[in-house]
Amino acid sequence: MLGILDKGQTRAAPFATYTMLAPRGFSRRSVVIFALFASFIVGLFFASSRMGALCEDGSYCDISSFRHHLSLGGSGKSASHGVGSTVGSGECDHFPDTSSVLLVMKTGASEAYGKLPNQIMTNLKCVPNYLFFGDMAQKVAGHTVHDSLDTVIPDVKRKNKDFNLYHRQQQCPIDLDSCNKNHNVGQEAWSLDKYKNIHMAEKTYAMRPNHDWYLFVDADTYVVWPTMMKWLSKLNPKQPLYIGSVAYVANFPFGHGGSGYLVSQAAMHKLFHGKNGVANRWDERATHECCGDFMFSLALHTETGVSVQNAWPTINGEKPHTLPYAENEWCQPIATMHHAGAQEISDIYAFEKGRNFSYPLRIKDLYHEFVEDQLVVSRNDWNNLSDDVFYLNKSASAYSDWELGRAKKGDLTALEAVAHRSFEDCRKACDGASDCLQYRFWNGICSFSKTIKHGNPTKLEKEVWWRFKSGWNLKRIKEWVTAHDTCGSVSFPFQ
Ligand SMILES: *[C@@H]1O[C@H](CO)[C@@H](O)[C@H](O)[C@H]1NC(C)=O
Ligand SMILES: *[C@@H]1O[C@H](CO)[C@@H](O)[C@H](O)[C@H]1NC(C)=O
Ligand SMILES: CC(=O)N[C@H]1CO[C@H](CO)[C@@H](O)[C@@H]1O
Repeated sequence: MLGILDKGQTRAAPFATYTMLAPRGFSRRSVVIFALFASFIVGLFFASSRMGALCEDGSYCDISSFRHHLSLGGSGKSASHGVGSTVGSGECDHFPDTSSVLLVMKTGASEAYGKLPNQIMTNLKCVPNYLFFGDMAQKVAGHTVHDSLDTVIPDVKRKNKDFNLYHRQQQCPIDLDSCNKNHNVGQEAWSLDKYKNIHMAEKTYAMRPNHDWYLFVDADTYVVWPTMMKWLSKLNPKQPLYIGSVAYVANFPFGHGGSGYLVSQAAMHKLFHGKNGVANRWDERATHECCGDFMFSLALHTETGVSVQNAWPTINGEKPHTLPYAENEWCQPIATMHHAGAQEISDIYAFEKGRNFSYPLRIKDLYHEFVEDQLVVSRNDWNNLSDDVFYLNKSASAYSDWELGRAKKGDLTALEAVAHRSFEDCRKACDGASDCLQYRFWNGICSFSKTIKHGNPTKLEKEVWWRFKSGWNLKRIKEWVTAHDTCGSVSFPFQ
């Protein structure tokens, strides 16, 4: 019976059955059966709404999770997928079974109301298992956000200005936006953020110890579930695995938090099982370090010997308009994106839904959907992120070491030698270099890109010298795309 609700994200589903039954002619027997059925449904809803009081977090407070909880005894393993999809075609019918994964989303109280409702209505709509962690206990649109920092050692919190925001939020008698208005909240939220990750993982394991995979992401991360689930089906959660897009702090590797990182059951077990206060061992150290994702890697490696494995570009820190579309990425499957605003998350989700959440989503699919039709000959006040080779005149301005380091050394062609003079000169030089797909002119620097990138609008500067202008060699880009558009079979990192 419960199976009728299937992934049951829409409470309307059973009523669809109800209205389908109603218009038919009934025998007395079927009227009795109908009445029994209807009262069962009403009873079920009543029970599920009463369950609300018992919910320990938002994701258990709906009927599908209630069902899930009942049928699985809270083990976190679901056998529900594909059962009883007899009720019409719902949005989640084509969605993959994600029940082996627990999504753990990190946010902060100052952004939670802005970001979480959009995630809940789109990317998380068909996902049964997720937890939200922030820097304050909150209810956002009825969903629980756990305070990841309530267990940080009191001494570390006291007289530590990293916790200014934390204390102010707790004392705020009205809405947080008003309390934070006269402070540099962005900076404060960043300073506080590094204390969260290990506590979050520890609390997650205490609450939900039985998932095969734990996927840690930020509130502006988009998870491509069809790709993610297909990939995970090829990996073994009984091995201690920690997988992400690798970044470094002082040569120490970690999975970049915004791109998202995966931790297997075995790795979580090794880190937390039968132990107390693991996170607290790192609270003091966090005061001297930059970032929580790095701290997690350090703790995991120190406690268990497990190191991060690099799954870039499948685990990715970019999004459609900032991704470089290049040889080594074009055909790759993509499982996460980062820095996705509410509109971008909504748009990518609509795209996925439109293709019935089909697998695989490759990086090139994002190009065709979002970027291809937007490329034009040139855009004013636009940075297309072209930064493979620079052409500049050293004596014309004060350039940074990074810029000077990218400047082409050695023999320049006649066109390259004058590329720094104007946008028009830059365009001619790019047209003359067979591997230049696009270019940017700014600050007396002409820069080429050998990959396709769309980029962002820039500030409208008063002085022409400081204004960005970007151009694309559309013909060459089209040729490149045609030459690369046929992909072989999908290959996942370490499958
Ligand atoms: C998605 O599935 C529906 C039915 O389940 C089908 O009618 C539609 O053509 C499919 N769309 C795509 C793009 O595959
Ligand atoms: C480089 O800049 C200097 C100083 O503005 C100028 O005198 C010189 O002509 C420039 N060289 C080229 C090749 O544009
Ligand atoms: C707006 C923006 O992203 N600007 C950056 C463009 O790229 C140059 C160098 O490649 C940076 O210095 C700008 O900050």
